[in-house]
Amino acid sequence: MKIGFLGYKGSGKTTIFRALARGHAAGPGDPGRTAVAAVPDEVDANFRLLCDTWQPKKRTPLGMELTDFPGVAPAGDTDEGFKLTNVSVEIAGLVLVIRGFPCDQYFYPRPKPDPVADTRDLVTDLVLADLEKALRREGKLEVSVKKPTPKVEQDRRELALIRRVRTHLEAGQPLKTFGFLPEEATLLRGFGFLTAKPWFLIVSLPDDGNAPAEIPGPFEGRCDVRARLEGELLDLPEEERAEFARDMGLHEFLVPGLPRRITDAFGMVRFYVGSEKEVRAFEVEKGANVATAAGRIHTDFERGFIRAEVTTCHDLASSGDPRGAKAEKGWRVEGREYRIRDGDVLNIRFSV
Ligand SMILES: Nc1nc2c(ncn2[C@@H]2O[C@H](COP(=O)(O)OP(=O)(O)OP(=O)(O)O)[C@@H](O)[C@H]2O)c(=O)[nH]1
Ligand SMILES: [Mg+2]
Repeated sequence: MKIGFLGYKGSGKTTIFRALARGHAAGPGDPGRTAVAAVPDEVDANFRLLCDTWQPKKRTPLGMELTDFPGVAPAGDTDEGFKLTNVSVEIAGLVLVIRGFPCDQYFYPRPKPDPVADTRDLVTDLVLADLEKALRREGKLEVSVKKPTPKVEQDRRELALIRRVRTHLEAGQPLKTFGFLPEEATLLRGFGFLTAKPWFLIVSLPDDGNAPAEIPGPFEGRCDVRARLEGELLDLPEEERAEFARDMGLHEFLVPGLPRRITDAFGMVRFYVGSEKEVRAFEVEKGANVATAAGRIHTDFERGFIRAEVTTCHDLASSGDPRGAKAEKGWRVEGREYRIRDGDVLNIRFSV
């Protein structure tokens, strides 16, 4: 899944990105630059369980592709910032990073951290970016519906829809509250509207601090992290880490678990395939059937789907006989309508 980090300048995006992407980032993530990293979820408990069971030669945990965008300029900033309309369409979900630490290196409209106000402003900026896109499209469509092209009927339908979208945005509402019909969602997919994507809020906390309990907003998930502190501690050799963490009052590292929390919040479930050769993790939208999931492994698996043998990571690990596990009772046979559950292990039967 492709995930983008967005927030105001100096809100702590790159600090979180680096802590997450340790060793996997391509690009330095300097201010004003975009950096990308393919981050494998190495702490996935089910994945580890399967690796312990199968002891495979190759291990392929679930990967997230993270993009660390430059900072958005807050109101009153005279320097230009990143333009939100430039987020690429392929970014499936957004991590919104909000400053919770004191800092005087940047222009901040409110010098003291104020996560509630910053969040409210950022949501407004996201709505305005979508409004700009909608207005641009509406303008183009108003011209094209006057021409007798073969697409004119489709353009008319799109224009009617985009006008409703625009009205919704003008009322200050993100598109995730619009309630699109499936065909409308398909029509609009190419726009990559930011307020239609899932959002995960991260308040970047000072080394010793807290964030407000309640931050109102239409988020799919939230987690506050002491990202700078965790990043520094994660760079230490493992045997020193625990002691320093205790000294700093850090009871739990939250950064390594972020990929799981974020993809959970974005409505994805994980499933696995494995053998002594390779254990591999995949993800698919919650509610997807097993044939769709099979397509994530290989398009032929979906095209030629016959049936799936299914068990769970837990049952497989506790069967005590990984090599002969398929003969064990734990595996059952499911047809294409079976809905994937988080932690399922699949063996796909197919024919093309
Ligand atoms: N005290 C404290 N400072 C932090 C923390 N996280 C980041 N900073 C500092 O805040 C400044 C900005 O952090 P970055 O992570 O680069 O912020 P950014 O959002 O990527 O900034 P831009 O890309 O320029 O928009 C740096 O000087 C960091 O050292 C934190 O958790 N605590
Ligand atoms: Mg940055």
